Amino acid sequence: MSDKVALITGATGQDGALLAELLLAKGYRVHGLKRRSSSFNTARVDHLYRDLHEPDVRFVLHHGDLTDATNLIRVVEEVQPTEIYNLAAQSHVQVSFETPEYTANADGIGTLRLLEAIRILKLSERVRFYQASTSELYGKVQETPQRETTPFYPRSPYAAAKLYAYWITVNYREAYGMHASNGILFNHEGPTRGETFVTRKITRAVAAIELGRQDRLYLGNLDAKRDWGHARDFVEGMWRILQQPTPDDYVLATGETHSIREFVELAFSHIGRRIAWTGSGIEEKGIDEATGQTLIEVDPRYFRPTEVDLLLGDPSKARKALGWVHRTSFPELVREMVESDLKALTLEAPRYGNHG
Ligand code: NDP
Ligand code: GDR
Repeated sequence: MSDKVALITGATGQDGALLAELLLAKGYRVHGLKRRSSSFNTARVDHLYRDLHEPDVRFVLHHGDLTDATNLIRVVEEVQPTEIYNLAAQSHVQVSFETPEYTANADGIGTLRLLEAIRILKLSERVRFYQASTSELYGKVQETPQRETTPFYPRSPYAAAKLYAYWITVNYREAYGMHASNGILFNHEGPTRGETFVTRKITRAVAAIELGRQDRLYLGNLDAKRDWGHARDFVEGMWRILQQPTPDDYVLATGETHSIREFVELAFSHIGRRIAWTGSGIEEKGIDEATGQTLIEVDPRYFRPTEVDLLLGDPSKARKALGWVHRTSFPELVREMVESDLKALTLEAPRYGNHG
């Protein structure tokens, strides 16, 4: 049994749950922060939960919020972690245009609150700190592929908040000698990806169309390009970053980029549908080549006021320094997500919602 104790903020999110699983398998004690919610928000970690009355429980959730400094101090003091992974965030770029102040508070100042909790509790020498930084920092293309030295140019309230979090992490490292590192992660997905991110929105729609539950899929910008990897591979990179003797900042990416359009085509190919594109701009449609049925329409509601057109990362520093490699190919990722949604939707009662 390891004497390592991890605190994961955002433990109920896609990455937090996968990281908790990984650290538990490595023998860590894992504490997670979860928000109070009027509906259940622990679906991704329910399989890790054990009754607290059982002996040797190694996974514990604590109520908390990055907008509340007092509770962060209390939880950090109680848990006495050796590693903190700050994954909690309002993580949806489009939503950040609608809730810019909250996003700045949770994603930007929230990171400061956590770093201050470490400092106030005099844990700077004991704790290693990981900050979930993002390829969204690169925003408007300055250089391709993007690496650790590429200048930042944030294009959303989300990215601007994360820019503050990135630099405050660097500053606490330099000012107080903290073992504090940034992982600059490019998009990573998987079957438990939030349903309003474009990959999962597409794979759920493919499954729903196949099962006759939905007629068509409405999307925004089809030509944006992303460097998409598998979240399972990326959380391992987070852990490796904190195992280094000295703190530093690393890009984690696959080194490949694909458009939303390519993702759509590949996802639909798994249910035997070939997409032909007709029209242009907001009139563009994706048609089933065999039947002529319209499967995809453009809805300008999903356009962003400022877009990030092209993300392509260069992970060579992480490969060399951390020995980190991305294992899952793009076609494997898409297949796994479509198959998982087909299985899940077959079991699930129909439900209706606003898919962002
Ligand atoms: P998710 O949106 O799946 O998870 C975010 C987590 O943060 C959830 O547990 C959420 O709680 C929690 N959360 C949100 N606001 C607060 C708050 N104010 N206080 C406490 N907890 C909060 O994100 P991912 O798992 O995909 O991403 C993890 C981190 O990595 C995020 O910081 C994201 O910005 C960043 N990132 C993600 C990338 C990706 O491609 N996935 C790429 C680069 C960076 P609840 O479950 O209740 O909503
Ligand atoms: P992103 O992910 O903004 O890259 O942020 P998202 O999947 O939301 O968008 C990717 C691209 O797809 C385009 N798009 C659509 N997006 C959504 N959500 N819904 C649509 O209908 C749609 N149609 C087209 C978008 O315009 C965009 O270009 C994710 C988050 O996980 C962040 O937290 C993280 O920091 C970055 O990845 C790296």
